[in-house]
Amino acid sequence: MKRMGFAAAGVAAILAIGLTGALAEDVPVFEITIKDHVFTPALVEVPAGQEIKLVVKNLDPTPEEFESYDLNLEKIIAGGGEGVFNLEPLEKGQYKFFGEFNEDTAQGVLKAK
Ligand SMILES: [Cu+2]
Repeated sequence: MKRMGFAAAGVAAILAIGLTGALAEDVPVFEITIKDHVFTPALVEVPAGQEIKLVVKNLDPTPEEFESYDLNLEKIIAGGGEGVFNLEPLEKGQYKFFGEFNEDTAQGVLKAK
């Protein structure tokens, strides 16, 4: 949660110094859906070394907690809701994530390359 707050503050600061919205729009967006407590795609390939935005849509009627120790992310996403994560540039590698409420099935990997 702290990390997300920091990222949001960073975006606000960028806007405040007068850069156009085009900069924010250039951040690539990657969408992950949760359905039947399974992530699709379960392997998300993203570019390393640049900011990205992750949008996690929960298509289940029940809440899920999207969590990643590797990425230091944690957020409860209501049933039918979505969570948005602004990620700082990642080093190349694999970053596991999971749904804490359904860990048996809700497993995925973000691969930065
Ligand atoms: Cu958690």
